[in-house]
Amino acid sequence: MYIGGQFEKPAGGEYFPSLNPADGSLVARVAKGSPADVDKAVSAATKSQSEWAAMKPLDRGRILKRVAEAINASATALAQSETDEMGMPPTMATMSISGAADFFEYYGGLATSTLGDTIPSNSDKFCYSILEPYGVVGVITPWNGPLNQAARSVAPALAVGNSVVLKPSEFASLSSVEFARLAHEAGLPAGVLNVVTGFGEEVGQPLTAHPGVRKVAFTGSVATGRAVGRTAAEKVMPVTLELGGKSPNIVFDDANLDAALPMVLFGFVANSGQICASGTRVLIQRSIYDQFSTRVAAAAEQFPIGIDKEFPTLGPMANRMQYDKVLDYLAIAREEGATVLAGGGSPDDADLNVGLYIRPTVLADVTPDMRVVREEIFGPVGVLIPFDTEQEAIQIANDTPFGLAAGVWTGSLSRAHRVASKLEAGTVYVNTYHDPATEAPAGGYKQSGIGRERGIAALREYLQLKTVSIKLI
Ligand code: TXE
Repeated sequence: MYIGGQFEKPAGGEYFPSLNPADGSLVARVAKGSPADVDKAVSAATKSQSEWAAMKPLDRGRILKRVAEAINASATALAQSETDEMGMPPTMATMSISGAADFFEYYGGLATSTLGDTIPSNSDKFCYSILEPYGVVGVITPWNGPLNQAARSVAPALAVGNSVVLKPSEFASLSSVEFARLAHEAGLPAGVLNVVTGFGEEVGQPLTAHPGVRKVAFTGSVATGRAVGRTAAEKVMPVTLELGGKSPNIVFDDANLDAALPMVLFGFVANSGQICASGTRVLIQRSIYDQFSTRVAAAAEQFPIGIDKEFPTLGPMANRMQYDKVLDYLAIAREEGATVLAGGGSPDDADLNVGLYIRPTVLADVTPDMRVVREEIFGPVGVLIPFDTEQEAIQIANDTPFGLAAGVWTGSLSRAHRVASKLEAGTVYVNTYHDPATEAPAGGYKQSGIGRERGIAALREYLQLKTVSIKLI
């Protein structure tokens, strides 16, 4: 763990194994945090926060930019630790780490931008607002893009003067701990960023409930997001929740299908489908359904599997729990009567069988009530759904409790705008997919979450508004 500017052993003296999903080997023994470790980290964060907040924003920003440089300088090693712990192929892991650095560069530049307003009021009054940090922010992250997801919340929180206690997923801890060390060496004062490793019940829950923590940013499952939200409600504490999805990717018959094909496939197989915004429901206009679904299935069968290949390629599922979950869903799909057009299980290749690999899978002949159509699988599995009209596509797309992202493939500008305006999703991609920008806010409609990450919008998530009203006596 990394607390108060140094490595710390866990208070309970216990460690747990982190296993490589590509071959089952032991990657590391990770410190098993406890509420005592959370206390220590919150106390270090509290001690450092007021001085950090009092620093000239320009200087705070400069430090964050140095953190960005430090991440980039160690990108290969950080990426390797993520490949080892959660199976993201190296090329993609390196891109993900470089994205983490981008968050620090971007929010470093925005550190001076937290402007308040002057507010017209009575003539004998001067009224203005200022934006202030909350204090100590808890950041709880999952395992599917470990450092990128951490940086997305940590960078804006720090930029505006909060200090942070970060709790990475128990399935991918290493890059976060190493990142805290790098950040400290790059000039981040001791205690401003602390990392407590361990499990949800023993670290995540006590961190959320801790009276010294004034805001939590959580990325993960809907069920755990609800639990975090309930604890936050008891404290009347704001939360940012970035939860699951079952995003639609709609292909109209006027689309450039050659451009659509690789991105539609990538939409649900990238990172082995372990991306909250995966485009797992592929809606295809009936006039091109037979032709396009055949092409999607063929491309899925040919998609390269293994972590040692050039991008894009499919790595193993990140952990045994996720692997078993996806296989369960594939059994459910068959029981429910779906047709498997491609994939449908683990590869036969003996080299890959030691790892937690699942072939890119395409399901057809599904109905709206099937579990594989409604629930987040979080694996390389796409369901194909035909539609006739634009109106029907929008109705099917919105028929989900989620609303994280959506894709629209069309040659018509008017249709693109029309459909984008009707989709219930925090992000709509047109003629592209999985194309997030550091500057563009992202987050969920409906059960996909509360609040926004990325962009200037995310800065506001880590600030509270104070009005000052001065009587001119
Ligand atoms: O997630 P959890 P898990 C989905 C995906 C996946 C499922 C389960 O469908 O199959 O969630 O994955 C911490 N209080 N997503 O179990 O439990 C936990 O230790 C506070 C979608 O890994 O949500 C980890 O650090 N924290 C998702 C983090 O929460 C708690 C990405 C996420 O774990 C806690 C990952 C508690 N009570 C999974 N219990 C996405 N939106 O990208 C656990 N945690």
